[in-house]
Amino acid sequence: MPQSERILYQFPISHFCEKTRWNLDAKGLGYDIQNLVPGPHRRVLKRLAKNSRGSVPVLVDKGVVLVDSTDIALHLETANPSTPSLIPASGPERERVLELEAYYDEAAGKHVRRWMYAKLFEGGADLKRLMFGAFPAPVRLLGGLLLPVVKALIRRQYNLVPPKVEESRVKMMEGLDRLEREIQGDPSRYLVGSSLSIADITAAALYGPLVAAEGSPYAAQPGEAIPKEIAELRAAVLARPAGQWLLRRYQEDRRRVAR
Ligand SMILES: N[C@@H](CCC(=O)N[C@@H](CS)C(=O)NCC(=O)O)C(=O)O
Repeated sequence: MPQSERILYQFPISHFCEKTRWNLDAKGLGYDIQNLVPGPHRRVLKRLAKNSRGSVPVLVDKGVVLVDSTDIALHLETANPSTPSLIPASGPERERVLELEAYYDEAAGKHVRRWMYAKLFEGGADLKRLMFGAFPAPVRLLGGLLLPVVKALIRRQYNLVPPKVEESRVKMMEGLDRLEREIQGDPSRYLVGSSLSIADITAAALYGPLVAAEGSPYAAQPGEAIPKEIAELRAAVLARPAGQWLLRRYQEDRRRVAR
C-alpha cells in the first residue's frame, strides 16, 4: 500500500502520538507523518473531522478518520487481522488489556504530561527544541517566537497549578506501583499474557517522557541540561522494577527508532 494512504497527524513531542506510532510500528503498518503546530493544529483537525476533539493523534486510514489513540488501536486491530495482534479478540484477556490501556491513558497519559510540563517550565528546559526541533527551519523560528503563547496555552489547558501538579506526581507513582503488581516485580514480563499488547505500549509510551529511554523521542541529547526535579524523579523511577520494565519495553519491543 502506498504510505500516503495512511497519514498520522501529530505533535512530535506528544506521548499519545508516540503511543500511536508504536502501535502502527508494532503492527508493521506503513504511514506518513504530518506534524502540526500546537495552537493552529485545531483548525487543521476541524477540517479533517467533524468529531475532532482538537487533540492529536488523528489517523486517516484510507479515508477513515480516527480521532483518539484508543479508537485508532481498536480500528487497526480489526482492519488488519493478519498483523501481530495487540488486543486479544475476546475473553478475559481482552478485557484486561483494554482496562489497563484505559488506566494508563489516565495515570501515565494525563498525569505524566502535567507533571513533566510543569517541571520543564520551572526548570528552564529548552522547550523550543523539544516542541519545534522536528519542524523545518521557518516553523522552528516561528515556534520560538510563539513559545510564550504556546506555554500559556499549555499552562491553562493542562491546569499546571501546584496542587494539581502534586496530585499528578502521586497518580504517576500509583501507576508505577500498579505496574509492579501486574508484572509481579519482574521487568521481563508483559502486562497481560506472554506477548506485547496495547496495554504495554500504552504504559511504556506514556511514561516515556519521564524515563527518557534510548530510542524514545525523549532520550536526552548530548549536553542537554535536565531540570533537577526531573533528573531526581527519573533516577528514582529507574531504580525500581517499574522503571526497568519501561526501559526494557523500549530496548526489546520498540523496533523502530523515534521520529
Ligand atoms: N484521549 C486522547 C488524548 C490525546 C491528547 O491529549 N493529545 C494532546 C497532546 S499529548 C493534544 O492534542 N493536546 C492539544 C489539544 O487538545 O488542543 C487520545 O488518546 O488520543
